[in-house]
Amino acid sequence: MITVLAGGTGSVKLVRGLVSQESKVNVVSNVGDNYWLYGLYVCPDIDTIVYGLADLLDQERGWGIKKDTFNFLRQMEVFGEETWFRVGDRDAATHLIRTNMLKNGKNLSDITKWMCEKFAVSANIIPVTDNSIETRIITDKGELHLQEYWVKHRGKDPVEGIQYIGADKARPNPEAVNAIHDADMVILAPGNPLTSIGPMLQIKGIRKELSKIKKKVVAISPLIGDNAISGPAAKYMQAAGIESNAYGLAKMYSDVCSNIIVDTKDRMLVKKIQSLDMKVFETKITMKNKLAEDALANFILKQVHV
Ligand code: FO1
Ligand code: CA
Ligand code: CA
Repeated sequence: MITVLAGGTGSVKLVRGLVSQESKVNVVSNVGDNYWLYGLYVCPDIDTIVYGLADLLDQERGWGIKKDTFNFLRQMEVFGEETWFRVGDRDAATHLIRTNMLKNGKNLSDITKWMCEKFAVSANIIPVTDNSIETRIITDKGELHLQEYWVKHRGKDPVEGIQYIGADKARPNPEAVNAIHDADMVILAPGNPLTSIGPMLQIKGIRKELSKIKKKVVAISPLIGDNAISGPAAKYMQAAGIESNAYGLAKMYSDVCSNIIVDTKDRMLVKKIQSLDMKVFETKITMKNKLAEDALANFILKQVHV
C-alpha cells in the first residue's frame, strides 16, 4: 500500500501513473487552496485529483472538467459578479453538492469519499484535515488568498512570504495519519512545495507522523535547475528564503523525508543533497504524456527501495 501527499495540477500526473500500477493508493490531499466562491466551497486540489483519475480533467489547463461549458459563469457576469475564477457548469455542480452536504453537517472527508464513488475513482482520496486551512500570499500590497494572488492577479506581484492560516490549530485527519503510518512507501508528489505540500507539512500531527517514518518517504522534485517544471514554485521558494532548486527542496523536506528523486539534468546537485543524509535517485521527471507518467511511477515503485 502506498500513500501520496498531493496538491492538484502539479501532482495529478504522477498520481495517475501510480494508480495505474498499484492497486492500493491513498492520496492525502491539500486543502489550503480551498476557496469560497458565490457561497460555493471549491476544493481545487481534491477535484483535480478526482477528475484526473476519472479521466475528466482538462489536461491542457490542468484544472476543471474537459469540454465543460461556462453558461453559469456568464450569467454571474450579467448579474455583475466577478468572474475571474473560471468555474465550469459541470464543475459548479460538484461545488454546489459539496457545499450542501457540508451545510447538512457532513465533513469534507465523507463528502470526498462519496464523490470518489460517484466518479468511480478507486483511489482513496483523503483531505489532510477536515478543518480549514487557507494559504495566503504576502505581497508588498498586502495579503491575498492564494487564488486571488495566482488567478485574479495572475501571480504578478513580488512575493514577500507565505502563510497557512489555521494550520497550527488544524486537527490532522486520523485517516491521513493512518495512511502515512501503514504505507510501505509515502510519496511527496511533485506539487508546489510551498502551496501544495507545505500546508500539509505545517499540520503538526502530519509532520510528526512523516518524521517517524522518514526512511520510507520519497519526494519527487518539481524543479529542474533553478526553475519549476510548471507554476510559481521557484518564486514562492525564493520568497520563503529557500534555494529554488532540488537542493533547497531536499533541505526543506529533510526532517520528513530521506529519499528524493531529481532530474538527470540535476546530477551536479546529488553530492550536496547526499550531505543532508538523503538518498538521491536520478531519472527524467517531466511528464509530458501518459507514457512518461507511467515511466516515472514505475521508476518509483520498482527502482526506489525504502
Ligand atoms: N486556475 C486558474 O489559473 N484560473 C482559473 O480560472 C481556475 C479555475 C478553477 C476552477 C476550479 C478548480 O478546481 C480549479 C481552478 N483553477 C484555476 C486552478 C486552481 O485555482 C489552482 O489551485 C491554482 O491554480 C493553484 O494551484
Ligand atoms: Ca493547487
Ligand atoms: Ca505495511
